[in-house]
Amino acid sequence: MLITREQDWWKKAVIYQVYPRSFQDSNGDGIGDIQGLIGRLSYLEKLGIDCIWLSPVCKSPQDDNGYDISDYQNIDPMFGTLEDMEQLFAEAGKHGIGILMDLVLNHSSDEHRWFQEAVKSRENPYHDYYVWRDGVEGEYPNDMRSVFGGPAWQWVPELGQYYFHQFSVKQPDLNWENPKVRREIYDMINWWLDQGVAGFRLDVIDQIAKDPELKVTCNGPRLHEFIRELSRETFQRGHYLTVGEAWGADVERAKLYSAPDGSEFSMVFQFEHICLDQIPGKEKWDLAPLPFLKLKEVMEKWQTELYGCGWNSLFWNNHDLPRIVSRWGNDGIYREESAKMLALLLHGMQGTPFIYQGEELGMTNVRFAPEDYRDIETVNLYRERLEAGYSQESVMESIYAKSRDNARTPMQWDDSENAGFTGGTPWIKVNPNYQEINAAEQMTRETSVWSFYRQLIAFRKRYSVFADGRFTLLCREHPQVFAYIRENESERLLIVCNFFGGRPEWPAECREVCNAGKQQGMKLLLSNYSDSKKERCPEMLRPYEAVMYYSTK
Ligand code: TEU
Ligand code: CA
Repeated sequence: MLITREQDWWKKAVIYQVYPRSFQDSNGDGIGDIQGLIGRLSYLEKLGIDCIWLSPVCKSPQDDNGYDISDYQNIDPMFGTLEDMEQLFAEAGKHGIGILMDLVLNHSSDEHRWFQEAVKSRENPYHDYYVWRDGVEGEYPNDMRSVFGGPAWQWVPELGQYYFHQFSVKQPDLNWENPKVRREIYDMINWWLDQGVAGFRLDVIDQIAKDPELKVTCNGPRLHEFIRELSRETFQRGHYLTVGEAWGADVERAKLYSAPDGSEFSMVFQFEHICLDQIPGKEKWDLAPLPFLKLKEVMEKWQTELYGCGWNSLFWNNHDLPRIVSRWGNDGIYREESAKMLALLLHGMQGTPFIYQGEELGMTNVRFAPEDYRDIETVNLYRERLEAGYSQESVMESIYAKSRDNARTPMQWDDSENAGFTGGTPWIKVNPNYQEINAAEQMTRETSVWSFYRQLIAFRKRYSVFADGRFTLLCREHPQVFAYIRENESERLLIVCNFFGGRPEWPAECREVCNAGKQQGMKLLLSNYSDSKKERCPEMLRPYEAVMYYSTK
C-alpha cells in the first residue's frame, strides 16, 4: 500500500519500473500505453509495490525510445494524453501506488522548440541552451565519442558550428551553465510536482555539469552545486522519492547524493556491481566472467559505508540492462531457483529495492535474428562492429548477452498470442518462452518467482530490520556462497545464498550464527526450496539454494 508521505517514507518502499512501450498495449497498435498500465494497476497492487518508476512518456520522436524529449509537459500520443496521466495518478492512488516520473535533463530532443530556435542563429536567445563549438566542417573540436557510437559533435552548416551530444545526434546536450536553462527545468519539475507525482528518477544526472574542452562528461566541477540548487528549487517543498542515475558514482559521491539532510536526492543508482563482468577500459560488449569475491566485496562496501550516512538503491535490472537471471543466474533448469536466489540476496539488504518489469516472473534474455533488434545502441553496435571486421557470430554473442532489448521484449502476461501484451503486432517481438514464463501461470502458484517476490516485499514492510539493520558479511572468501547478517537491537536476519549450481557444505561461519540463533527461536522466513529445514540449518546447500532466517534478540 502507498506509504504516507512522511519524511523518508521511501526507506520502506519497494519500487517497480515500468517501461511503458513494452508493458501493456490497450489500443492494438502494438505499443504499450498509459491506459494499458492503468489496466494493470491491480496486478501491481497484488504484488505489493508502493511506487511505479515510469520510463518517459513525454512527447518524443522516439529516437532513443522516449529518452529524447521534445515537450517535457505533454504526453506523446503513442502513450496517450495528459488526461490519461491525470487518470493514472488518480487510479494509482486508489491502488495505494505513487508515480515517479523519469526526468531526462542532460539533453533534449533536437525536435524540442528550444533546439529548433537554437539552430536559427548564434544570436537566438535559445542558442546557448545547448553546447556549441565553432569549427571547420570535418574537423571535430575533439575526438569525443557518443555513447551510441560515432563522434559526439554534429556540424550545423548554417551556423558553422558543432553541437555536443553525448548520446544520439537527435539528443543535443543541454547547457546547464546557462541559468535560463536551469530555471526552465525547475519550472517544469514544479509543474509535475503540482500534478501529484511521488518523485522522480533522474536520467544520467551526473553528466549535466560537462566541460567538453576538458573532455569531462561525468562528475563535472559544478555538479553538486547544480544538484543542490535543483533540489532546493523543487523537491524540498515536500517529501518525494528522488533517485539519480549516476554511472560515475563512488561511495564518497553517494554520501553527497543521498545525504540525510535531503540537500540533494534520496538516493542514486550506482553501477559498480553491475560493471563487474565488464573488462576495465573495454566496452560492455566485450564479455568477461563475474568475479564473485569482488561482487561480495563491492556490495559489502556499499552496505557498510553508506550505513547511517546515506541510502542505497537496490537493483539488478532496468531497461538498459540484460536480465539478471540470464546474466548471473541460470536461465535453464535452475531458472526459478536462481531468480529467487538473486531476489532474496538483494532484497535482504539495506536500501530501496527496484524491481524491473518481468523480473518478478524470472523473465530471461532473448536471442533474436539481427533484424529483430530495435534499440539504437544495439543497431549501431551491430553495424559498427561488422564494419570493423568482427565476425557476425562474435557480434551476436555480445548482443545476446548485453543488448538493452533483452529488457525491452513485451511483458509476458499469459500464454495467449503475444503473451497478452497486444492484440496487434508488437513493436518488438515477444520472447518465445512466454508460454512457459508468464504472470497468469505464476500468480496462482505458491512456488512461483512472482509469489516469492510478493513475500519478500511483504517481509520488508513487516520487519523493521530490513530497513534499519546493520550489514555484516559472512564467508568472505567462500567461492560459491554469499552470506550476510542484518541486525538491529531487537531482530536479526541470516541470509545464505549458494550463488552457483554446485552443492557446497553449509559454511561453518554460518553454522555458528545458526546455533546462536537457535536459542533465540530463529526460524526459516523464506527459502527457494519448498523442503528447506524450518528450525535448523541444512548440512549442505543445493544448486542456487537461498535461505533467510529470522530471529528476535
Ligand atoms: O542511460 C544512461 C546510459 O549511459 C546508458 O545508456 C548506458 O550507458 C548504456 O545503456 C550502456 O549500455 C540513460 C537511460 O537509462 C538510457 O535508456 C538512455 O538511452 C540514456 O540515458 C540517454 O538518455
Ligand atoms: Ca498502444
